[in-house]
Amino acid sequence: MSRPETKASSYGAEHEGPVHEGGLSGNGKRFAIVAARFNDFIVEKLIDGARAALRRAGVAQEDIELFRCPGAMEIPGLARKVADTSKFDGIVCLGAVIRGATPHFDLVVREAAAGVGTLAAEGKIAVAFGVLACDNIEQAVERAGAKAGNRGADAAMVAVEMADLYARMDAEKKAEAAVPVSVVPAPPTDLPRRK
Ligand code: INI
Repeated sequence: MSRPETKASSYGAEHEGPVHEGGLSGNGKRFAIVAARFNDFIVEKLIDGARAALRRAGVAQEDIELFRCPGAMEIPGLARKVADTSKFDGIVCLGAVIRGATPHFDLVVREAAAGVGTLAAEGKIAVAFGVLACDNIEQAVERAGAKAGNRGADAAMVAVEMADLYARMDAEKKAEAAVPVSVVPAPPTDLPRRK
């Protein structure tokens, strides 16, 4: 089986062993976007960003499905349900929690992050966390396509990379399992018997 190539680090040094890293092609893969409706004027922009990034990565339009839930608090449950369908290679979780308008800001952010993090840590499916946690609306606007990029697009690319890495690792494991175990030849039975 081919070994992953040795690769130079960003500092120019050669890594000595095999390097395992996902690529940025989503060709042939299926992705779900799980998005809250709360602060929808922001979340819609995150969805647009995520969708555009997935399409740029080669994901077919019909292979991107959108699942909506009321708020960020509901994202972990819905993402788990989506993962359990086994239909997707990756899930992009999107939402916007804004402190100014949210007395229980910390609670909502913590629960959303912990729930999505637990699902991601199972390592069964690529899961990216694109839930904004902002102090005010200006900050949210900046991260949803204005000054500070689009966190929906960033999260989509994370999902593509991790889905690719998981697929490569799964394929490697399958190929290793398929290699026949070498058979030790049986000793010859026609040797002269010792007297
Ligand atoms: N949900 C969000 O996604 N963003 C918020 O800013 C927010 N605020 O402001 O409270 C929010 N709350 C709703 C929460 O996610 C749940 O939907 C609700 O608690 C019902 O479970």
